Amino acid sequence: MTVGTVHVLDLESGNLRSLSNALTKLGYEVKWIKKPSDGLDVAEILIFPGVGNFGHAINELRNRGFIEPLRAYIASGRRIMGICVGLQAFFAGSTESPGVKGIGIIPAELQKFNDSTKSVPHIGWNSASVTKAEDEGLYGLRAESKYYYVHSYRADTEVPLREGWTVAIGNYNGEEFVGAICKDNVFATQFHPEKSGVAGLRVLQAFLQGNRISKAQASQTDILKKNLGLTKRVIACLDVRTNDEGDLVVTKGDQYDVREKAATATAGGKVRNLGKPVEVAERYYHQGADEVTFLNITSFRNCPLVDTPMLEILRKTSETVFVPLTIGGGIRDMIDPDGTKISALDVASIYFRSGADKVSIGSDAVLAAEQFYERGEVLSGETPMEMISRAYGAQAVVVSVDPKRVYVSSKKCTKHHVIKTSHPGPNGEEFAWYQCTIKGGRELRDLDVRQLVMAVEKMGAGEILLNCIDKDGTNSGFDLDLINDVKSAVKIPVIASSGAGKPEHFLEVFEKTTTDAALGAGMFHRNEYRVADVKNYLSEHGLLMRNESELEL
Ligand code: 1PR
Repeated sequence: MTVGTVHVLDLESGNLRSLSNALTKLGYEVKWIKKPSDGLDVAEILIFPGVGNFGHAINELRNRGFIEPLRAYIASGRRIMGICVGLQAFFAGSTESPGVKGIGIIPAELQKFNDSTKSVPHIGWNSASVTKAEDEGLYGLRAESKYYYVHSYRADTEVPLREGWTVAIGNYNGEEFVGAICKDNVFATQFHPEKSGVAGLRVLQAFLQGNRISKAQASQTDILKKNLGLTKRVIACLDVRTNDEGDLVVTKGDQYDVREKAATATAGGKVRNLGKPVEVAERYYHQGADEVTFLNITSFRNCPLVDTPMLEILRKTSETVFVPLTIGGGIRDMIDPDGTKISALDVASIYFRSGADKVSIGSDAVLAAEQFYERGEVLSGETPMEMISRAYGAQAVVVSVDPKRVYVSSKKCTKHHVIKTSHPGPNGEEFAWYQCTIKGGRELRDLDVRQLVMAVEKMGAGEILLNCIDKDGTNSGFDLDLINDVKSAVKIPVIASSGAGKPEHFLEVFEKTTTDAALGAGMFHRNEYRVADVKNYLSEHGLLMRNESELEL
């Protein structure tokens, strides 16, 4: 039974399924508005979600004739909530899209985060804390909660405060920004409540029910800038493929070999079966995973897109898992067996519509980077990274890197970028370069990781998922040399992956590198540790984490 109706603007941008799933979970019927005549006049509660580029969103609003009707809706006093770019659209403009005018109810311009000392986009879990004890009007926010943000442009608090808005702030390495904002019938969050676990559902529910924070509640919430700041993220990764019985399973390799060790040389081991993907993802969500990543590891085999089983996994997972979902494997231009051409952008769009927040590109990124260097470091404008990031924003594009170490006796032995390694080679070599591979490590390419990450950052990738085949499944800890080297080469966030075997490895990678997130697979799948064990251990050692207790209603 539904408890009410909520209208949602559908500008066909990004993952609207998760928002719709969150609203359905809270008991509301969702009615979509693609153009003003779709019911804007009768809407009583309106949500304006958005991801990606400011100019793109505003132009969509303008082209669909929404600007004046939205101003009229706001003036009528009916409740409206903006999310992410939906918040930004209430401002006058953004340096992201010079010359593009926003709805303009807040006379200020958004600015890009300073990336000289930190990764940009700002991706991850941060606060939204009221600024004064007497602040009232915001909905459902708690000082101790963390919310999921993903954006490169920030709104400063000064103008909104001067104009009488109530503001909740976040702080990213010393730069303050508007986390949420409220005045009269207008409420907006820079974070994604539909991706912020129970803390986010609470905010949505309070808005839908009209339960504003009272002065008394605000003064009790110990705002007081406690725990402000971005947390390190702990991500659970599920490698997915069909096993020999034809079932789709979570599997896990040792250095990318996912078959059980065979009893005899000819017996041929079976694909390791570590559970059903949706159930495993739900388990990690309840354990406090900050994100869940699915990798379709047999994507190099051609299969009609509509049959791609990953789509069903995403649809199901996004009904119950309210943290960001990344999907990788097979994001490339495809030709369906019936001859239909499907661009990588179309493939990504289908995944976003099925509940993905980000797509992860592996093999195709390597091939695109090779061509970038062949052209003399000139962008083509047509790679999947460029096209997807133009349409959905850089934050939606992850590049997954699958490198192998190549040992050399000195830096002069190769044209590739060499680093001193703390894992000496079989002949005591102290130097190595990291060679890119495609097709899950099956094919080596003449490109090093540094070349790859620098190229894809230029192409608009928003994040690097940094695996290491030598470390994968070894439970021996992350490859710190590689992670530090990649962090020094790019501004975009990096997810350290491969080798996690115990909570201490996560502490080590966060203390000895500046990685933004760390990912584990085998240690969670084998039930040796829960995600919560890792996060509790990190909290006990003084790292800022999203608090697991928020998962309890
Ligand atoms: O090339 O764009 O179609 O994408 C294919 C994707 O599938 C890539 O992201 C690639 O990393 C992944 N992939 C392909 N083959 C395998 C395999 O294992 N045989 N898995 C594979 C990659 C690596 C990690 C793993 C960590 C952590 N899996 O994601 O989860 O290494 O493991 P650990 O904590 O247990 O050490 P495309």
